[in-house]
Amino acid sequence: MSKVGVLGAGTWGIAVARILCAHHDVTVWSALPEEIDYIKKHHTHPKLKEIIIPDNMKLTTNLEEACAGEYIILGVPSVFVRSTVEKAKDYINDQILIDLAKGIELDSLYTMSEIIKDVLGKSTKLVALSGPTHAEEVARDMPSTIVSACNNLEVAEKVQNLFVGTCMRVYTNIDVIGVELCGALKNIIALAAGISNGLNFGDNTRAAIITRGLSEITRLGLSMGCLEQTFNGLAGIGDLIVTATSTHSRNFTCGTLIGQGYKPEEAIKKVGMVVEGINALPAAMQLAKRNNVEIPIINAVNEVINHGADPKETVNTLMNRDRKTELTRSISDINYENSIIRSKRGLGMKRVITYGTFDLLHYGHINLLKRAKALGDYLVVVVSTDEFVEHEKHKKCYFNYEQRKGLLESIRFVDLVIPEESWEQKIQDIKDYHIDTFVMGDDWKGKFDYLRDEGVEVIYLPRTPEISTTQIKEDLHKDKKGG
Ligand code: C2G
Repeated sequence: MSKVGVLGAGTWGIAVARILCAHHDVTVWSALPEEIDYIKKHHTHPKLKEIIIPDNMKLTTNLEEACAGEYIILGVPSVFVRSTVEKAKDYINDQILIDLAKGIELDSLYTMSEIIKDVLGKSTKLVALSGPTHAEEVARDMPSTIVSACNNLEVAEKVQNLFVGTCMRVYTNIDVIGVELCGALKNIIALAAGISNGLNFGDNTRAAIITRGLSEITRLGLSMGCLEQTFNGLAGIGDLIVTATSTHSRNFTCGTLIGQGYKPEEAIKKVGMVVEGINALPAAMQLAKRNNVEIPIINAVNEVINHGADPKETVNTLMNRDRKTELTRSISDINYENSIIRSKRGLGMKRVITYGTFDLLHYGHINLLKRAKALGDYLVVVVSTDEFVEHEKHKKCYFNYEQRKGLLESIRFVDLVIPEESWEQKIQDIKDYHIDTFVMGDDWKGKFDYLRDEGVEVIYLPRTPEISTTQIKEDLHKDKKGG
């Protein structure tokens, strides 16, 4: 049994509070006394009639009382997160904070966790709780899933445990920014799906919007150092499906009204609740610009909502853009770029490089590569091209470059394989790939010490003595003659 405070008695905050009441001591706070009074009197919520408020749910307008537990859940709309945390600041010390709000703050371009850290300080234990969860369905205990994201996995797991035995199955993730980006931007894609629905387009168009919309969000997230798995997970595609295909979704409903011809402000009024996708639009546009990422669907929604563009016209413009491929950069390029971004963000990604021919790949090579990777977090292997082997090493390989590259790329601790075309490229490689450590077998001892002037560590590891490519060839040759 834990003591949990829920700040915000909106539909989602109250839905989460209700399921936690089954096993925990829950106090819900609202800044609106009339909201608290209604819930106390009717044991339901004015905008969530399906919900039955359990007798053991405490309701208060006293913020200090609500912050007295080990957990504080922020269930206020994204635009009130900063002011609410500022109001609660004096009552927050080492509680675990759980944010439900989905959005990005204009100008600062902060996600909710970044706002909270901005107000409370970097050391706050913060979890983003986000996924495919309609309050209406959680209110009726329908089986649901959600992601608990925290850069400290243990904290994410503590929040995961809070929900054990409820209708909510929680998955953990460490990629807080990625989860929050999904939560904020999928609301805009849901607006687009609604507009398409309002124009009486069908499932084909909606599927296109969801698929290409996810691709936009993923591109933006990867440019910010997020994990690709996050976008293919519950907080990403999961939440996008549930938001872009359901009349429970305010964003989808608002988009539908706009597609039918209502002005955005009229549509918002008819929805009667906060439409987070509209709040997120300006920030999403700024974020994409800052990271130099193309977001055509989000941009089109922005044209319709904030610049009065005709919805049907906008769809035609989208459909007649330059032709594109679905193929994005290779995963190793993306992993590499992420490692660079993470290192620039000070997460200390250490990168190692090593060179070789790696013909007739054998366990001596593997021993070298495994030890090289163990010296850091990211291993770049530079494989001699066929021309380089022939003209510079005066050897002939049994496997050609592509075959040797493919073999190396299939080794789980090799992160990126690039060509070695000259003896002199090492200094440039070290610069291009932001290398921290240069590694070679000790048959090269002393040969590359000059690289230390480039600020890298130079390490020579003992060779595996009894095996070599030459040895293999000789033995096979002997067997053949003997055989
Ligand atoms: N290696 C090893 N034990 C072995 C054989 C090789 O540790 N029994 C190491 C080598 O010391 C080298 C790496 O595995 O660090 C690749 O070995 P080769 O393919 O033989 O590389 P080489 O032909 O030495 O080319 O610019 C540097 C060159 O490209 C290195």
